[in-house]
Parts: sequence; structure tokens; C-alpha cells
Amino acid sequence: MSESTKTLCPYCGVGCGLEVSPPAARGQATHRDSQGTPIWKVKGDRAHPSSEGMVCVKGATVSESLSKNRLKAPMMRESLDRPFRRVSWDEALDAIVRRLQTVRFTQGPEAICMYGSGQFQTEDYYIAQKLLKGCLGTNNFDANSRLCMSSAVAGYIQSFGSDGPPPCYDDLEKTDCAFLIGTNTAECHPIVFNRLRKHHKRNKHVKLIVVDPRRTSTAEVADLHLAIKPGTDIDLLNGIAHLLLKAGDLNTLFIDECTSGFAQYAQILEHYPPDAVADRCGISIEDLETAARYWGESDRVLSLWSMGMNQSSEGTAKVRTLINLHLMTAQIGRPGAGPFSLTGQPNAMGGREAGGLANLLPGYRLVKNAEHRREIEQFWEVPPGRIAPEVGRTAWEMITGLETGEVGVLWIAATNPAVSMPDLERTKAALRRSPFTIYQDAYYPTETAEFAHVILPAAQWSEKTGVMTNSERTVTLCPAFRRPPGQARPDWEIFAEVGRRLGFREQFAFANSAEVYAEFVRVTRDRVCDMTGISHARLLEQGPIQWPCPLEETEIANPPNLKRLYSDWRFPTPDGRARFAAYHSKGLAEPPNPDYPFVLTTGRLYGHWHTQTRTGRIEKTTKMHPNPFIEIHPRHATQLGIADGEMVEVRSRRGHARFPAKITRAIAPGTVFVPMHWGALWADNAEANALTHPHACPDSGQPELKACAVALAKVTDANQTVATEVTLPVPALTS
Ligand SMILES: Nc1nc2c(c(=O)[nH]1)N[C@H]1C(S)=C(S)[C@@H](COP(=O)(O)OP(=O)(O)OC[C@H]3O[C@@H](n4cnc5c(=O)[nH]c(N)nc54)[C@H](O)[C@@H]3O)O[C@H]1N2
Ligand SMILES: Nc1nc2c(c(=O)[nH]1)N[C@H]1C(S)=C(S)[C@@H](COP(=O)(O)OP(=O)(O)OC[C@H]3O[C@@H](n4cnc5c(=O)[nH]c(N)nc54)[C@H](O)[C@@H]3O)O[C@H]1N2
Ligand code: SF4
Ligand SMILES: [Mo]
Repeated sequence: MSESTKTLCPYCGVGCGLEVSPPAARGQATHRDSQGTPIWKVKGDRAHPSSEGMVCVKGATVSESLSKNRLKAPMMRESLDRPFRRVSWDEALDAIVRRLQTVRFTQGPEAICMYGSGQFQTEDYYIAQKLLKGCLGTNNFDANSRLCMSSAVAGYIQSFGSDGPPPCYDDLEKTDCAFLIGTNTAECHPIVFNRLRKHHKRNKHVKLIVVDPRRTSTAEVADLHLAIKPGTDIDLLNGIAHLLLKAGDLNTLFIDECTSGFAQYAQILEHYPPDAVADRCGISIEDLETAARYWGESDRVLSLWSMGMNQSSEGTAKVRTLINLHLMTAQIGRPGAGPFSLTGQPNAMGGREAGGLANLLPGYRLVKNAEHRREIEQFWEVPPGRIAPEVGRTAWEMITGLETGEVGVLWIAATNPAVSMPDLERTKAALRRSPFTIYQDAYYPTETAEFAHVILPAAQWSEKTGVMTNSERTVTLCPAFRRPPGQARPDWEIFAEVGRRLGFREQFAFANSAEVYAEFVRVTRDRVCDMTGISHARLLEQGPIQWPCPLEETEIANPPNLKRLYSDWRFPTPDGRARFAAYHSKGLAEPPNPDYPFVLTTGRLYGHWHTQTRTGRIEKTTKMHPNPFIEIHPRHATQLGIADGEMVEVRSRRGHARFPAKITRAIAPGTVFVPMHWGALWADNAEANALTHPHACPDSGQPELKACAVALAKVTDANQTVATEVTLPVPALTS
């Protein structure tokens, strides 16, 4: 392998194209990681349509993480208090199959759960759906996207009749007004931000509005920063709509011909006059009016959102309320306009296509729809009625199912719930009670390994071939260009092998991932996400392809322009109309009170990725963000007698943690911020999720990871507590 390989960055949902080349061309110096292993060179792929050669620090340094602390062989133990012993694949798979069969025939298939990830490739996702939903007959497959994108999915489905972000990245350079709400785009979707920022700088008329309780690096460059109180997004959005309505800034033709439910929505808006809204949001009336004016006066409005909207006990309502604004002004289906949810993970989009949540089936279908179940049963050649009619357990319901004993097997793959789930003490206690946990990851140790009975080594990006879809629906092939370490295997191969051992031979007779993908795209025919024109071979030959891409379009000379969804203003609802939603704001699930007077919000930093399994092993990114911290407004720091860098004890109703204070005016008074990246392996007692609660949106099941009530105190010698000690059994891993 001496040629360079074109692939996709395996971090965020921007989905930048990368070009990687082997550690050293003949006669050149070899780059090595800190453990002395030669590393692959990475640069941006100029030919990739989404990123045009740009990359951020995470993409640029990814190859340094690929060889360190890798899991190389399966391991097993009888109970969590025993050490792991190295076992063969055969022995591990036998134990898994035996346990699956026992649980299936004693407790029923609904006692089997898999918790997967937006870091799967589409092939991994698809095979997992076929195994759980089609063969075993349980919809208990959920992914970490439940904590991430599920409110966007529910919002799109309810408003438009289908999932699928309508805009594309070209719209970043075509818009007159970018409305960024609940997204720190500069740090979390840096290349999307670069494209938007260039356009904003070059064109003086272009407005950039940022809605975020923190003055993030995204907010720094905005024309208007609305530092709303956490959880007041619906107030703000309804308040903007109220003003648009009053000013007559609507598109009545679009409302009449292409939507339903406007009258009810207009009624709700009466309750959102500017003075009341400004007061509830904690912003000035003037700023609110400016936002409405920017929106109303712009020909093309593009909204971008992410976790500040989705991770909420009213996440779906927030998303739909934002979509309302687009519907009343017909800001959709045309260049530079539309509601654009930025996906978090590299392939959360592919997961949605493949049906990778407990309420979904492949090809943007729904478990609750009998016709959809029948179509998939026929496609998979399983008996009618095999796919359960009930929605499966969400990620959090898997945890509560462990508490009640209803879950007999929990299979976790490509996610680290012992850091990323809400209410960590409760999560860990439930994991400790699990009768049988399979954990399939690329690295060892991770925090979740402590809770596993069987550990399976996964080949990761760079070691397996598969596809991923980014936020703008562009599908990129990620070919294997390195060998997996030790005995690690691609996730889909592990699932397929278990399927065959369970007796489903025909269903899992795939020779390679190209065959898996070929089967998958057939199930998307005539759906909104039609990908029948895409194959591994075409991706390899032509480069990335955006969907919809029906096979027929690839065979005609001038295919229609499908860059944006709904450019004909017809929507995939029964009457072809998009639906307004009339929601009142409910506010936070756990509002502050005198005992817990602060709202804690949590989120991300530019250089780190989630639970640090990769970025914690890269010199540059760890230097960038060496320590956890808590952002506190100077006013409260003074009240509490806390100086910059001093330790602060933070308590919620569920747990406690401690962080050095970072005193800054970038955080609104009354709110504090902690990054999510430090689990038990990377710092003592600095887990954001020790504090958060699991209360979730009733429509999407997405927990409110963005807000909980906390109390703060300065750590003095007198109240020093002993830091939590974590000891993971670490057997020798090299063969
Ligand atoms: N560097 C980096 N980039 C990443 C990731 C990473 O780990 N590191 N992860 C990826 C993933 S999976 C995801 S999901 C995305 C997340 O991308 P983002 O959603 O942009 O990131 P977060 O920091 O989680 O949260 C965004 C902002 O929401 C604000 N916020 C909190 N509460 C509210 C509220 O009530 N209303 C509003 N309007 N805003 C609020 C926070 O202050 C925060 O600045 O990032 C992706 N990109
Ligand atoms: N407080 C708080 N909590 C949050 C959030 C927040 O904003 N605040 N955000 C939530 C969101 S949006 C997300 S997406 C989650 C993310 O949370 P997690 O999913 O727990 O985070 P990661 O660190 O990305 O974990 C991915 C794991 O998959 C492994 N892996 C990588 N590639 C592969 C592969 O190909 N196969 C296998 N089997 N394993 C692989 C990595 O080694 C790593 O252990 O966190 C959620 N939790
Ligand atoms: S913006 Fe996202 S996809 Fe692009 S290089 Fe950075 S982490 Fe990778
Ligand atoms: Mo995410």
C-alpha cells in the first residue's frame, strides 16, 4: 500500500474528505506517534465537495491515535469482580450465541438489547438492524444518536413527513441570513463554520445571528448574539414569529398551498409579545426585534442547529418551532434557505438511513407503521409478524431495563456509556447489575470496559471498508488502508457471524461490505433517501455522491438537481403539505431553586472528541485542552469567594464533581458550563454526567443533557473529599 487513499474524516458530521498516505515514501523521514509507531500522513482532499480540502485539528491529527492502546483480542470473565482472560473468537462467539439463545427462549427476544453508535459505518448499522429487528425479532437497537440527533429526526418526521435535512453546504455561501441556534459551530463543525464565515466576511449584507447562553467562539463573530437563558428557545422562536406576523413578513401563498395548521399556530403566537419574551429569555426587546427584522428582511434564511436544541426535554418541540419560522416565510427548498440540523457524529446520518434507532426501520421507515414492517419483512425474507410492532427500548430505557431485570443481554458497540450517559452513578449501578454485557470497542481500557463480561476487539475507521453519510447527505467511501491490530474485526462482520451461528445463514451470507451496501441501497428505493444509484464501486470511481440518488437518475443525461430536498414544495405527508406545530414553551425539566441555584450546561471543546478515546492520546489536542474546568461568571465567583483556577465543588440532586474555576464573562450569570470530555480515566471526579439527569423529550426520548440544577461551593481543605479512584484490570494485550 504505497498510494494515497481518499477517505472521510471519522470525527464530526461535517464529513470532510481526507487524503492519507503511508508513513514514509522511499527516502523520506518517517513520522512517528509518541510511542514510536509510524503514522500515516493526513491532508484535506481538495476534490471532496463538502470540505474542498479544508480540515480542522481533529482531522489533521487523527492518524496519531490509531495504534495506541488498541484492543487486540477477545476477552471474557464470568463476573465483574474477576479478571479478564484472553479467549479465542470461537470461544467468545460461542458464549455470546449461547447466552442470546437462552435469553431469547426464556425471557423473550425483548430482553436482548444492542446499544450502537453514530461511529458505525452504514454497513455495521444495517447488519445490526437485520440481526436484532429482522432475525431476533426485537426493536431493542438504539444508538448514542438518541443522545444526539433524535429530536431532529422526530422534528423533521413530524413537520415534513420524513427525516432528512433539506439544505446542503452550498447554501452556506448562498444565504443572506444565517440563524445559528444551540450550535457552537466554530468548535464543533469547524469546516461548516469556515465556509459560512468566509461568506459572511465577504458580503457585508449577510447577517449572522447566534443564539446561545454562552458567548462561544461562534457567538464572538455574530452580528447579533442572543444570550438566552437555557431552555427558553421556544419563547424566543415564538417571539420572533409574533413579530414577523405583526410586520406581515409572511408568505401567505406558501402557507395556503403548501402547509397545514397555521391558524392554530397563529393563536399560540398571541401569547408571545416582545416584552414578555425578552423578559423570559433574559435578552433586550431591541435584540429580539433585530432578530425578527434580520429574518424578515432577508431573501434567504438558513438556520443551523445542534445540541442546544436537541438535548432538551422539549427537543422535538424546539425543532418544530424553528421549522415553523421557515414555513411561515417559505424559507425552504431554495438556495441559501432551510432548516439545517448539523449532525454530530461522522455517520449518524447513515444510521438514520439504515433504521438505527429503536423506533426506525431501514430506508427512513418507522416501526409503528404496519406497511413499513411488512415491506422490510419481505425484503429480509423473514416470516410475517417477525418485526415487533412496538418501538424498542431507547438508550436510557436499556439502563432502566437493567434496573428492573428485564434486560438479559446488553451488547454495547462503539460508544462509551460509562461517560456519556446522563446520571452516571445510576447508569453505572445499572451496568454493574447487568447479567451479561458484551462490549465491542477499538480501544482498551475505556471506562465502559469495567462493566463488560465479554470484550470484542473492533477494527475501526482505516482498518475496514464502508461508507458514511455527512450532514448534507453526501455519501463517502472509507476504504481500509491499514491492517486491523491483532484479531480485531469490523463490526458488521461480528454481527453477521453471530447471525449465522444463530442459524440465519442466508440472511448473513455476505462476502464483503460492498455486498452489504448493495443490499442496503435496494431497501431505499423510492424513499426520500433513495440511494439506489450508489455503490462502493461508483463511490470509488467517482468520489462522494449526495443523495437522493435514484438509480434511474444515474442513467439519464441530465438528471434533475437534487441538491436540496423539497424544492418542488411538496412534502412526503399524506396531503403533501408541511405541518405547523403549535407549542408553548415549558422550560427546563429541572429549573434552578434556592438549594440548586445554578443551571449547569455541558458541551464540547474544539480539540477534543467526546470521551477522548482518540484525542486523549494525541499530544497536540491534549496540550490544547489539558484539564477540565467550570466556566463561572465573575459576579458569582465573587459571591462564592472563588478565584480563577481554584477548585469548585459542584453538586446536583444526583451526584457531585469538582473542577478548577474558569472565571469569564462569556457565560451568562446564573449559568455554568462544564465540558463533557473528562471521564473517570482522564481526570478524578470531573464527570459532567455525574450531575446531569435523564429526563427526556416525550417525542424523541432525547435526554436533557444541556441543563440541570446545581449548587456550587469553593473547595477548602476542610471539605476536601477523597478523589474517586478508578482501577481497571489491564491484562497484557500484545500477543
Ligand atoms: N470538537 C468537537 N466537535 C464535535 C464533537 C466533539 O466531541 N468535539 N462531537 C460531535 C457531536 S456527536 C455533536 S452532537 C456535535 C455537537 O455540537 P454542538 O451542539 O455545537 O456542541 P455542544 O457544545 O454540545 O453544544 C452547543 C451549544 O449549545 C449551547 N446551549 C446550551 N443550552 C442551550 C439552550 O437551552 N439553548 C440554546 N440555544 N443553546 C444552548 C451551549 O452553550 C453550547 O455552546 O459536535 C460534533 N462535533
Ligand atoms: N453531558 C453531556 N453528555 C453527553 C453529551 C453532551 O453534550 N453533554 N453529548 C451526547 C452526544 S451528542 C453524544 S454523540 C455522545 C457521545 O458519547 P460516546 O458515544 O460515548 O463517545 P465516544 O467517545 O465517541 O465513544 C465512541 C467509542 O467507540 C469506539 N470506536 C470508534 N470507532 C469504532 C468502530 O469502528 N467500532 C467500534 N466497535 N468502536 C469504535 C471508540 O473507541 C469509543 O470508545 O455523548 C452524549 N453525552
Ligand atoms: S470539521 Fe469535522 S469532519 Fe472536518 S476535519 Fe474537523 S472533525 Fe473532521
Ligand atoms: Mo452527538
